Amino acid sequence: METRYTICGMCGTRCPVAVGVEDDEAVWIQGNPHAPTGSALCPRGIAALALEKDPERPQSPLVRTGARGENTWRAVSWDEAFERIASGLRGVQAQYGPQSIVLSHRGGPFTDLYKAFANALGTPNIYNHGVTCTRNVEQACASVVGLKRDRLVIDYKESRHIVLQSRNALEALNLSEVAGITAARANGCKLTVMDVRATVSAAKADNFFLVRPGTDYAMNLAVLNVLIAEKLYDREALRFLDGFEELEAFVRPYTPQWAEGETGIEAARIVKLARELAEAAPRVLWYPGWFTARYADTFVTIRAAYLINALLGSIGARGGMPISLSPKDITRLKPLADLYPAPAGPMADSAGWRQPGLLHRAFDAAVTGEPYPVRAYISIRHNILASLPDPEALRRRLDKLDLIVAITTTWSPTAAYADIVLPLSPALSRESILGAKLGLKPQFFRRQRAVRPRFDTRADWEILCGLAARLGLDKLAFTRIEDIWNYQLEGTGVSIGDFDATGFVPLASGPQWKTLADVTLPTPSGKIEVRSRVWSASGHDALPPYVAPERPTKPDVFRLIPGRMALHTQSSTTNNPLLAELAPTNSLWLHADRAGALGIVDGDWVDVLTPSGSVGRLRAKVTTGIHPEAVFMLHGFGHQLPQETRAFGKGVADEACMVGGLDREDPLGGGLALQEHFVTVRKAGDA
Ligand SMILES: Nc1nc2c(c(=O)[nH]1)N[C@H]1C(S)=C(S)[C@@H](COP(=O)(O)OP(=O)(O)OC[C@H]3O[C@@H](n4cnc5c(=O)[nH]c(N)nc54)[C@H](O)[C@@H]3O)O[C@H]1N2
Ligand SMILES: Nc1nc2c(c(=O)[nH]1)N[C@H]1C(S)=C(S)[C@@H](COP(=O)(O)OP(=O)(O)OC[C@H]3O[C@@H](n4cnc5c(=O)[nH]c(N)nc54)[C@H](O)[C@@H]3O)O[C@H]1N2
Ligand code: SF4
Ligand SMILES: [Mo]
Repeated sequence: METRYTICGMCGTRCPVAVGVEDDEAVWIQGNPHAPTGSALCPRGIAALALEKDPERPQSPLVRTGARGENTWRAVSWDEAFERIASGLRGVQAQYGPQSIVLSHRGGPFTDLYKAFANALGTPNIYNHGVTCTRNVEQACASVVGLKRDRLVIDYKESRHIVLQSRNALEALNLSEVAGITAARANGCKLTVMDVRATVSAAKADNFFLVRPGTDYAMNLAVLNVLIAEKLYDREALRFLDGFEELEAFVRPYTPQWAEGETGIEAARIVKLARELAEAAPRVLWYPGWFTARYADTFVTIRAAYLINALLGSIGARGGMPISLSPKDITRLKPLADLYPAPAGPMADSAGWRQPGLLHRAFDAAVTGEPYPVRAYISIRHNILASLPDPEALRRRLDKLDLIVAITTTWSPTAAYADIVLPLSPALSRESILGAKLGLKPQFFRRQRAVRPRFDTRADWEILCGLAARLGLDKLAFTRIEDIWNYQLEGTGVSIGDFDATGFVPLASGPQWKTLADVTLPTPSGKIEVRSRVWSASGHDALPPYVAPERPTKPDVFRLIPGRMALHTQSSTTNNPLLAELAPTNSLWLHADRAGALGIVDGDWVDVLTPSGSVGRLRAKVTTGIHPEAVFMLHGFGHQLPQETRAFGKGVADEACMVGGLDREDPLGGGLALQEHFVTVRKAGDA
């Protein structure tokens, strides 16, 4: 038996794994023992073996035979699929220009190839899923410290007090984060969790704050208030801060007593937390947020979280957020994107003063023709009809397109709405381009093919390079992954063989990081900015007054909160043979008092309604572990495709409850505000 080191693809974390292989088939899988996370793996990682064998995924290229969305298909050869796509793209390019083609992907470390493909096509319109995931935290980080979010390393392991706000790190997993938190806890690190429901992370916490949904900005302003009023801040840190006096004046009215009325958390607990954090400073970590497409004020909430870290001196400190080396300081992979020039001209999202990247707005251009028409869409590992809100409204926008192509591993509503489906090999049976990681120990890493693809599926490099060849884009028409890897490694001093022993190549011998004293921050002031000068220059106040969130006013109306569990990834594993058995459906968490008033008991069927009507039926989970204003459901359920027999008809899709959601953004950060939606809950059978 041979052991092959590769990279898990079951979620965006991409943990290093080791696969035991016999006759080109996987016999076992575990974490890569050479990596810091060791041989541990999460349940989804193990279920990668079941995904490889699962026949309920697209097994060959498919062309639709009925109307769009009718879900009837004809299997075709790769040749025919490529020819159809190439001629479709050429037609759109000729009539509307190359910029009328939009691509989107799931993000991550292997996307240089996708950018290369977009450049080769001549379109600036390539988007990741950020608008429904990390966009607000990225923008907040840029506005406070001027750096990309991943330059501030989350150093759980060395921390003495971790605050998880809107972050369920022990269920919404990243294995290395769990390892870091566990190690820190073993060393006496405190854990504070702020959530609207009692999660596994909350169960492990020293302090659990069950906050009113959407009031975290109030909490953060009150913590800033205490840190300043009681002079608990790190005086040294002030020299790196632009606008301390302004912050002091701004947070003065936001006392803990005031915040108690907003958040529901007693003032004394807020004061105690601020004091405890100051005691542990600078080795404290107020987690800024990951899934941050939540509220209309999430961007400013996260800014306040960064400012708390700044006052505590944790930005640039071990056990807080040490600053990683910049890509310029280390050996870089040669960008594939440079094979073709990046197209000039604006993206189709009409982002105005904001950073472009608002994918949902690019689909508006399909309807309005502004700033120019959008006519073709290629989804690369991106299930937009589940991950953008309000699928009905999105379908109406997609109907304006001449061509939709879905490159996907699993069935999804996006694939079912495509004209052509290109089946992607799951991660264990595909290679990826080489990846690079920053962090404290920068490295290059390699996903190699561990097992043979079971069906007529291909790797994304094979698909995009094959299409490039068909379109005459010869510089990108690679036919061997080794040629791509060699191209990327040119000038780095690293060779492909260097990956054989462990699957990765370290770029530094020990931990490497910088403090604030070692860097000049690329903000206009060169400092941490209380009130972002960039945002101010465009006429926007990045430190606005607190506005209380809307509250549900009727007995059967609740704010809808989506989220994750350890056994599934978003919408993509719901039909996995192993995971569907363990977690076949979602349920609706609601507070016991409010359920009682509606005559609902635990396990009852309930209907979830929006102003447009019923979205579906699921079982109630009646609990005191959720804020009374909220209901919670796991994202990723409510699948409607009969070919997914295990997931079909089970549970409710939260995105379908978000009517009008394509037009609700955080105005300053640009992330979609997915948690600004209310639903009506009725006991099933009621009128
Ligand atoms: N309503 C609502 N919307 C949300 C969210 C929510 O909670 N509620 N969450 C948001 C967040 S945080 C995110 S990140 C996005 C996620 O939304 P997406 O970025 O669309 O991610 P997935 O739903 O995981 O779908 C990704 C696609 O990747 C493909 N894939 C490729 N390779 C592999 C592989 O090796 N294994 C597996 N299993 N799949 C593979 C799958 O076929 C799948 O179609 O959704 C966001 N949108
Ligand atoms: N197992 C698993 N792990 C994953 C993923 C997965 O799909 N499955 N997805 C990965 C991805 S793409 C992402 S973005 C991350 C997301 O990681 P997280 O952001 O941690 O995940 P969520 O479950 O969306 O949200 C965390 C918590 O925020 C709480 N919350 C909601 N509203 C509020 C509020 O107003 N205030 C406060 N204080 N809390 C609130 C929710 O109840 C939830 O428990 O997880 C990653 N890890
Ligand atoms: S957290 Fe789990 S699913 Fe995600 S990459 Fe790691 S092992 Fe795979
Ligand atoms: Mo995400």
